[in-house]
Amino acid sequence: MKLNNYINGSWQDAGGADYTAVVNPANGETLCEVRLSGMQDVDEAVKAAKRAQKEWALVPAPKRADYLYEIGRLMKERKEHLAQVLTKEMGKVIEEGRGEVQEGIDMAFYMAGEGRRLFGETVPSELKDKFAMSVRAPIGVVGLITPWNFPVAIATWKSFPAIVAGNTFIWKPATETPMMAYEMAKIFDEVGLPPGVANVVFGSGGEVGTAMIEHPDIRVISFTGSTETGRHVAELGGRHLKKVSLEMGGKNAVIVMNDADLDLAAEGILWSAFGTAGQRCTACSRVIVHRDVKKELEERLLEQMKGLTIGDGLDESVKVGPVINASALEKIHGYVEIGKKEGAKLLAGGNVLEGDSLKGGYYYEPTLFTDVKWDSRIAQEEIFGPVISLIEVDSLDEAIEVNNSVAYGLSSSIFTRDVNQAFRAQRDLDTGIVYVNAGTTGAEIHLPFGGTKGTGNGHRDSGVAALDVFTEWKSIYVDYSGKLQRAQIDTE
Ligand code: UN1
Repeated sequence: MKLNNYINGSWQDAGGADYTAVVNPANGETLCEVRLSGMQDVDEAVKAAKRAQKEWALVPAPKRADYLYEIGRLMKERKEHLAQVLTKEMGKVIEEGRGEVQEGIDMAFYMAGEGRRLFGETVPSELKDKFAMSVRAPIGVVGLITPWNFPVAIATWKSFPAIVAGNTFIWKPATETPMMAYEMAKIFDEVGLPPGVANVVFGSGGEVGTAMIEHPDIRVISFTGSTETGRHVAELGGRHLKKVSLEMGGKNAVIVMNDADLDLAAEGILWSAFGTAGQRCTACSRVIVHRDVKKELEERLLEQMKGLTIGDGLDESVKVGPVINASALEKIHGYVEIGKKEGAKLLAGGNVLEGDSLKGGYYYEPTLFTDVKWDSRIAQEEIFGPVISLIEVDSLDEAIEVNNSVAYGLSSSIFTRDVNQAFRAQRDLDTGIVYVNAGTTGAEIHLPFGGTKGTGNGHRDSGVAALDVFTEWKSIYVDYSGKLQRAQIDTE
């Protein structure tokens, strides 16, 4: 099976001759092939999107939203199928695959509701017989670049607000996970979105991504991926004066205070550290534990880790699936080696897993380090795999300082029963998302998603905040006095 681009409402073979294989990370099987597009394909998609956008912007927003209700309905109808495809191409366990599809369904219905809001402001004018208001105006053609770890949810965080606000889009999914984009393109087609409103172009970041960022008719780039690539996207986008919204890395921590429910904390840590095999921007990668409860927490973590079955995510009993590919395995193992050299104590895991039932797949053993120094590399750099580093502290102040010591600021969490500590923590933790008595993952779609420092550049996905990325504010003054009234000058 070969996947074609979806441009201007039709399936189009990319111009270039290069294909890449999509591989199931659970067993190494080739699932399909995808033709890598080039600049011409992007240009064709942008032309179609630009043509379509003029008309689309004039469709009343509640009518644009009707398409989203239909998209949500079809996604719901196909939830199981979509989750299966997702697990096959990305590897996350099927329960999480279903969860991710649900996240997309929620986003569809939530953004469809925005079709009847898209609130602006009406304010009094400082002059008599004058009316003042602001409205959200669509921007035009927008470019969406999405990662492999959430092949559908993140795309819905970006594409749904984009279209409800009257934009049209070009979406470049990650080369590792084009199948979900293909499934979504089929849905866009079936609900009858006007040709050119939704376009999917398969290809590499270097070719297709660059062509999108440099294209003069794409006004916004919304990107989720690594901080390294994001920096490049922002630099290139900046040169072309584009609005660039970035969601990048994380080095998220769970703080466990000495009054915490330790069973709950251990459960929260393991779920957020080893869910999606640690391949979430929100994954828990550090545990900052109060010295009084360190030993007990370690014991509980080790005990609960015994229950983590590893294997093909399609097997309902499996808790931890594979990582995305061989180079991810290599990177994760490289960090484990670094951790050992840095003097951290390896309590569990630390191996690439092989064996008959895991044949052909890319599996890494859930790994727990303790006695990790807060400023060591394994405590500072994003690993993007199932590895936790325990760091001991003496107080809440120290815990917050350690949490904030990294270059990223996506998600953080604190386990405590003390409401005063919880509130101080939510104020002082320098991250875009804070959890109290829960792990670092599990953001809901109706709040802003994003982070501080190296995680982003001030924009947010998801929630109403996403509309800020895909709209311009337009302030409108209507003078019905029949005479020239000069603001700030005429007072009568
Ligand atoms: C990501 O890791 O890039 O909060 C997205 C969560 C999910 C989304 C994660 N709802 O973990």
